[in-house]
Amino acid sequence: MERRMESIVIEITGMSCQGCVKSVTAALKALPGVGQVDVSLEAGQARVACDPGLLSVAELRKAIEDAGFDTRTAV
Ligand code: 9UX
Repeated sequence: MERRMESIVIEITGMSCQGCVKSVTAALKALPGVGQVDVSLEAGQARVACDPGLLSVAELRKAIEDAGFDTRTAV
């Protein structure tokens, strides 16, 4: 079965160091349907490859927020 992956960008506020980047990255990678995760401290963003059939943007945002950060869906 072919897996369709979509690239989602989420804006994150509250990340202050590379430890925060690791926390956000780990929280996202723990979700089923997530592929590559790139979190940038400088940009305040996460770029997440995910299968839209398994995950919604709301679920990605919730995982980041549960790790202690605020999010917005990037336009
Ligand atoms: Mo760095 Mo982030 O010591 O909460 S892990 S600020």
